[in-house]
Amino acid sequence: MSDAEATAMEAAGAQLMAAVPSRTATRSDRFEPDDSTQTAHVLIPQASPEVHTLYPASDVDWVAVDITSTPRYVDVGAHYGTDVTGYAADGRFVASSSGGGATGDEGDFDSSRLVVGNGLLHQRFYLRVSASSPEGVAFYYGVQLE
Ligand SMILES: [Ca+2]
Repeated sequence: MSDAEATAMEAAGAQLMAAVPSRTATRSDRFEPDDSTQTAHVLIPQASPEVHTLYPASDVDWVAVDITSTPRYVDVGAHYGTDVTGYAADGRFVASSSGGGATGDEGDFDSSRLVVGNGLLHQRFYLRVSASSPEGVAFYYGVQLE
């Protein structure tokens, strides 16, 4: 990653985190139901950060991204531990925030940024978001498609 790319990623991350409340969440969000790929909320490119909740704490959210150009950057951030895993439209694992998992030119996780590569161009891409932290509380996270 170049210095310019690193600076852009830091700025995007700061913008995202500024939008995400650090308090615990007490209600579900307007994107529900989104507990499966069939009901995944489709992200709009270059919009403001979207703020979702994982409520209750066991909630699982799916977010979809249409890959119209590459590389495509998806930033995910929260003040609590979060597991984020990317899948291709056919269900293939692409990358995970906890275990890396870059597979060729399909995708990679770098800090809180998922980079979607050429292998998924013109496909729908899915992110699965859930809580990883042991706190057992519901919380907010932000997601942004650049
Ligand atoms: Ca959900």
